[in-house]
Amino acid sequence: MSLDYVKFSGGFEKFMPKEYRDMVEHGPFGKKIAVSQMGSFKEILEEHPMCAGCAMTLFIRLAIIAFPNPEDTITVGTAGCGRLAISQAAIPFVYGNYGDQNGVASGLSRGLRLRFGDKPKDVVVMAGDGGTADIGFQQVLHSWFRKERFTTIMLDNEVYGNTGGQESGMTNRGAVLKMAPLGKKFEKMDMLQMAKVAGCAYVATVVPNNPRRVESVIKKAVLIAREVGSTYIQAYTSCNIEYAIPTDKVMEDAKTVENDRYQFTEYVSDEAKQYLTERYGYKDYLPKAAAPAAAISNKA
Ligand SMILES: Cc1ncc(C[n+]2csc(CCOP(=O)(O)OP(=O)(O)O)c2C)c(N)n1
Ligand code: SF4
Repeated sequence: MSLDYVKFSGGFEKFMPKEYRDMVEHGPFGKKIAVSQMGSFKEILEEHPMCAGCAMTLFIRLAIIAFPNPEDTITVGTAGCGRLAISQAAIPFVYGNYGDQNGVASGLSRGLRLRFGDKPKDVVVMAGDGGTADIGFQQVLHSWFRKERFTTIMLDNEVYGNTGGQESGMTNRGAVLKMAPLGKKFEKMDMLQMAKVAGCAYVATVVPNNPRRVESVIKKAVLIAREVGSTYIQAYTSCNIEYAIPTDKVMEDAKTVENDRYQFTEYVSDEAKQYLTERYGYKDYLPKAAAPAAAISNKA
């Protein structure tokens, strides 16, 4: 796993499929590519079997573009819609039993550190809200308490989409779904607060209709997880099928939901702020200059 795995073996270029040559020559491996360049390079994730208009797919696509070193990244997934797309990407993908993803990622991340030492190999879990907050909850929480150094991304469509519409812990109170016809009786779980209490060094919420923000949170989360500790991103990725959102209204829905109950939030621990500043030159977390004394006395 490195840039070498996408290179051609000597003399084989002409025998490789056109798609593969395109990936080697015009893909993002070994380059710094931004989401603003979408459409001008070969993406790691292109074809997938997800529903037309699925916001989860757009989010996964953006997230993969934002990986700081895609050639040194392994994704981990579980049962649910997301893995149908993630497994089509041209980077390694590990698939465990439903809910096992954070246990698998813990072992993988530790093993990669033993094998490759200081050379960063990033592990990124992407799983549905059911896989993260329900079935995989215990493993997720314990990986955070242990400060395992990988990123967990919840693809929060607020339903079990892949199995036809059961409620999850992340479904909103009162929501009526095909297989929850009486309406959810409990509140949506506060996984953000749990992530902070469990010691995650970085916690953020995003929606996919702000690609630059998705890019920014993914990069920070992956970089912080390399050395500081667990990081968690919760992304609203609507299920247009189970919530009957017309395909042409998916982005409008994301905007409405963002304004209403999924505002952008970001928590960065002090250690993570220092690390991003010193190691990667982030300026956002430098102490703000004190207001000039004259300005203060004028106000008084
Ligand atoms: C151990 C186990 N139990 C149940 C299932 C069936 N199953 C597959 S996907 C899924 C629900 C997925 O919901 P979620 O994690 O929210 O992801 P989504 O499909 O909504 O993206 C279930 C219950 C399974 N594959 N394995
Ligand atoms: S069922 Fe929902 S979450 Fe799954 S692929 Fe279709 S729109 Fe996306």
